[in-house]
Amino acid sequence: MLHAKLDSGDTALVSELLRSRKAGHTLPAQLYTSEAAYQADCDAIFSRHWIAVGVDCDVEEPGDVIAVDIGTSSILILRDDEMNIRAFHNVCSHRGARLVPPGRSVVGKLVCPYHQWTYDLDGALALAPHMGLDFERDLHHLKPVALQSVGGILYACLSDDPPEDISDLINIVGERLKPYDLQNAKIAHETETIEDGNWKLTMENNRECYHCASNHPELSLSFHSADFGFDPEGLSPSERAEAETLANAYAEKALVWEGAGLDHAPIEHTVGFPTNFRTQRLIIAGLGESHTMSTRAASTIPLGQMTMPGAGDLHLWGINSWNHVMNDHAVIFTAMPISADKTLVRTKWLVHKDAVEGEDYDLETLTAVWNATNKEDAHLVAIAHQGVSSQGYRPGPYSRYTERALDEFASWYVERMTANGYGA
Ligand code: 3BY
Ligand code: FES
Ligand code: FE
Repeated sequence: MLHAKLDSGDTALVSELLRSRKAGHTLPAQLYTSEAAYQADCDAIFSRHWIAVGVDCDVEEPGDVIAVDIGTSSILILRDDEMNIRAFHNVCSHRGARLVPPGRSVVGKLVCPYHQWTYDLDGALALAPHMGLDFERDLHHLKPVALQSVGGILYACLSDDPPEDISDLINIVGERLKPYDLQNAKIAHETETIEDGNWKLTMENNRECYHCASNHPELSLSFHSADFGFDPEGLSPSERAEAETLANAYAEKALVWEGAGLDHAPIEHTVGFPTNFRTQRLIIAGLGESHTMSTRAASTIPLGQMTMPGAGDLHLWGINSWNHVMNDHAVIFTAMPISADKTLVRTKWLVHKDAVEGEDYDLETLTAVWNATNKEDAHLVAIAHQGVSSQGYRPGPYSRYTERALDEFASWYVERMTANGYGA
C-alpha cells in the first residue's frame, strides 16, 4: 500500500520523474523539490529500509529514552531494565498521541501525557484508567520497531518486513567496529544542524570530496580527498603524481594495519542491495591520528581495546549516515528529512566512557574540525537546493573521477524507489 498522503497523480509524477533520470547525471529538479517526492521518499526509502537513528550509548541506563523522527514518523528508543535496547513507534495505543517529546527523557514507565495510559519498558500496557474491568490491556501493546545495533551504531526499520541484508552490515562493519567497543563509549558532544536542502543533496554532498579543497580548510588538514571512486586516468600529470604518492602511502599503511589484524579494504553495497553502505579504513593526513586541527588524537584514552594511534579513519557511509571512527574518538552523523527542503543533521562525538572533559580531552579540540565542516557543508547544501529550485536548473553531469559514488547513490535511489512501487 502506498503512502496515505500521495494521490495517484502524485505517484504518477514521481514515477515519471524517476523514469526520466539520465544516467550519470543529477536527478530531475522535482525529485529534490516537490512535496510528492518528499512523501514518496518517506514512504519508499525511510519507511522500508534500515535507517541510522543513533548510537547504543544514547540510552546508557535503564529508563533512558530518545525520540527520533524518521521522515513523517516518530520512534522512541529506550534501554529496558534488562539492559536491552528496544524501539517502538512513538504513538500511544489509545488515541495516537506522541508518547515522548523530541530529544532525551528518563522514565520509570512510559506515561502518555494525554490520558495517562502507562506502558512498561517492554511496551506492555500496564495501566489504562477508566477503560473498564473487562478491557483487554494485552491487545494494546506499543507497536515495536525493528532495531539492530551494528557495532554500537543503531539502525531502525519501520517496515514489518525489513530488508534481510542488514546481516551483511552486521557481519562486515560490526566486525570492523568490534575493537572500538562503541557500545560502551560515551557521547562527549552532540549538535543538530538544519540544512536548507533536500536530504538527497545532503547525501550527495557527503559522498564526494571534489568540494573539499576549496571549501573545507579545517577538514583538509586531516582528510585525504583522493580516495573513494578516484580514477587516476582523469587526472592532470601533477594530480596524478599526488594520487600515486597517496596510493603508495596507503599501501604502506595497509601493511601495518594488516599486521595488527585491522581490516581496511573498501567494501561497497550500492545498486542491487537494499541496505546501501560503503566502508573502508582511510589514512589520515598530517601526523595521521585523528580529525583534529593538529591531526593528533583529541582524547588521551583510546576507544575500546584500540592501541594504535595510526589506525586511520574507519569510514562508513549509509543511506542517511556517515561515520568516522578513529583510535581515540568517533564522529557519527545521521541525516533525517524534515520536509522537501530541510534536513536535520545530527552529529555525535564519542569518546571512551572513562574519558573526562578537561582532563583527557578538550571539547574545542575534539569538535573543531567537524563543527567547521558541518557549517561549510550546510552552506553548500543550501546553495545546491537554491539551484535545483531555479528555472535554469537542468540535471548536470557527475565527474567520472570524483563523483562515481553520487552516480551510484542516484542509481540506487531510483532502483529502490522502483522496487517499492514508484517509477515502474
Ligand atoms: O564525511 C564524509 O564521509 C565525506 C567524505 C568526504 C568529505 N565528507 C564530508
Ligand atoms: Fe495516550 Fe489517550 S492518547 S492516553
Ligand atoms: Fe563537505
